[in-house]
Amino acid sequence: MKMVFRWFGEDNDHVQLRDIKQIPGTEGIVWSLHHVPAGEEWMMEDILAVKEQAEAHGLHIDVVESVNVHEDIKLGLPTRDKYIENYKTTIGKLARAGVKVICYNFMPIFDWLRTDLAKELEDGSTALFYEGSQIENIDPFDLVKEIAENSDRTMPGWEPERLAHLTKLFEAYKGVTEEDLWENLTYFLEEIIPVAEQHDIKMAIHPDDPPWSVFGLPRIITNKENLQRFLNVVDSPYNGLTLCSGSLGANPNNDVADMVKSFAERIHFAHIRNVKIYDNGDFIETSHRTEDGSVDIYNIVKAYHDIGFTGYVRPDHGRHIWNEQCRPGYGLYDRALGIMYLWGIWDSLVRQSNSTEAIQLKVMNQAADK
Ligand SMILES: [Mn+2]
Repeated sequence: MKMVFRWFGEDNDHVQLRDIKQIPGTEGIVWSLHHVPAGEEWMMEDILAVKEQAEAHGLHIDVVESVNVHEDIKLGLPTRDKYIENYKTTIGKLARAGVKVICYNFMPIFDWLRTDLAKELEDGSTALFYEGSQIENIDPFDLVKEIAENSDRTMPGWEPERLAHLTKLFEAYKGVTEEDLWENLTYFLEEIIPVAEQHDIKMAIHPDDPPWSVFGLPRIITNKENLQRFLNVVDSPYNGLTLCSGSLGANPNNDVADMVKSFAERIHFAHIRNVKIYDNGDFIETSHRTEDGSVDIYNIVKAYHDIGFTGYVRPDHGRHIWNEQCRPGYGLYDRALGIMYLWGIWDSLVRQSNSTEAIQLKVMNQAADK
């Protein structure tokens, strides 16, 4: 696995590139042009500026997260075509800059949803928390206001230009069913994937977070069956997945290790993190350690090891620990700890399989000698 780390850009992240370089085994950043609104074409000079900054610290820019999909594309409006054209142009430019994977998502309005950005865990650290009853009873406008007031920076997926039109967006999504969303996603994929193929850049959709409908909005990238349906829409290696163990793992019926084995060569990017699910379905993001949450991280890493995964991996989110002042979920410390946990599992699996192979080889040689 190739370890990478999300970075929000110079003057937009308290984490410095040299900090990332100091995390063992971390070779690249996962980045985006956060100032470019969804649907707009990315400028080559902006792309190359990030490349230069990263490479100056010995880090690569192979993975972009995200190139956001304009709402008109998800809604299937006639205006979608111009945004799809911009998307294609951006794919070409990113390929020319050396990018290998583009992560994106197809969630209406909200990329991800939590009710508390700093819920205290038993050890005094804080983490992102989802309380179902709050979502059911809260006006989405109040939630957006609350989230905006509790964050000093723009959060990915909660860009102001998107949320400013919230009323209009909810209006536009009225009557849009899951099947409509599938149809609009199909239209998008049929346009985009041939361009990705042509430029040898892998598209990797991120599952919905949480993996169920919120505020009555349709959501479709939620479980194994739907991931399989997604891959069948355009059956090309360039139409692949960002398999996120935290998003999918919020539903206890999702077996992420099984998905790793089933979708192996179509997984281009792995997000690995743990969540603790409570009896009522609420969940909180915990440390990566298997024992600390409800998702069997060991088994997931083992599944990646067993399929011979050579794709990109990032620790998805982390808790806020050691008084770090950071973007919600994106502190340096806990994500770095997560990386070391993942490497610990990985290295011991590699060591084990090497010694098993060595023993098998020895037995074979002995048999041949006889
Ligand atoms: Mn994720």
